[in-house]
Amino acid sequence: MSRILTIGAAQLGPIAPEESRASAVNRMIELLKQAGDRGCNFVVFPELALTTFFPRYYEEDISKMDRYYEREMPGPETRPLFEEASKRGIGFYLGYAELTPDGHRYNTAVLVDETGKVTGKYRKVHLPGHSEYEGQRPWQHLEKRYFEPGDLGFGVWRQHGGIIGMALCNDRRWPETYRVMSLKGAELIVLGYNTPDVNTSAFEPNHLRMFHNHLTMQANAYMNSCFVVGTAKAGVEDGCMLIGGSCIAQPSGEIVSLATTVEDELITSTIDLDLAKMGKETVFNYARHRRIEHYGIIASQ
Ligand code: CDT
Repeated sequence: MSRILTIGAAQLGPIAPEESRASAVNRMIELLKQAGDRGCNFVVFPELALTTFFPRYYEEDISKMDRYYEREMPGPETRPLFEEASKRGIGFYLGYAELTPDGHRYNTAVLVDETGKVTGKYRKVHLPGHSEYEGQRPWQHLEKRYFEPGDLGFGVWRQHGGIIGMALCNDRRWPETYRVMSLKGAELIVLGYNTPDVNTSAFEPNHLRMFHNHLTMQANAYMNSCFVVGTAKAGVEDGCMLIGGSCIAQPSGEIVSLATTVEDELITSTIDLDLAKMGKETVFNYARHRRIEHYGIIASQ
């Protein structure tokens, strides 16, 4: 199987709270069509790609937020996306809010192959924000209220001729995220994000939001010798500005494709997964160079 892939990051502009699933799915189908025309084999959609970023709203009774969650994937409203992708032979990553049959809530992403089959699932491990209403914030970030920490760990999957891992948004700031997957051989790590351009927990100059967005993905692409694709939901969503900056970073740490808008926008790059081999066999040859006898504290506290 070819190790040369054309990858797309399908950035979405804002999704209004009242926007229907059908409308969001139609926007994604439009991006998939562009991806097909540009020869993409695999497309990465954002975190919570089907709805507005609802953790910005407080609701006492969590079940009142059920409309933002998916009970099945694909379900009736998302199936057209799966059908369009398989018609075009495109695999994808999709982030959504998951409500399980026994009532658990996760911030989830699925990996889908080129036939439309779900091949992998990831549930967000590093949930940012808080669980109770905080009046001093201009908007809330209640991921700890609406989701449980993921219980599936950081898996990797053999697909599209390579080894693919998944993460979600805040996970990209944690080196452990990438290192666990790269220890399992990950060559391509894909993630979606919703990142407000203001840090509401402490003062931070706004420009740092984009700097840290790229810094974390580029540095970890290099230090784990893998490609990283990060896809934003961007623009002003119900008064909250979300940064864009969707990008594809190669194992050198360089960005090879970068979004220029905060709207629906497809960026693409044709990548050779063999590029990930060089670092894995030399500077970051784990078997030869890691010194695990000194790393115990990382996993013990
Ligand atoms: N969705 C998500 O994880 N967003 C966070 C915002 C951090 S501020 C609470 C992020 O890391 O981008």
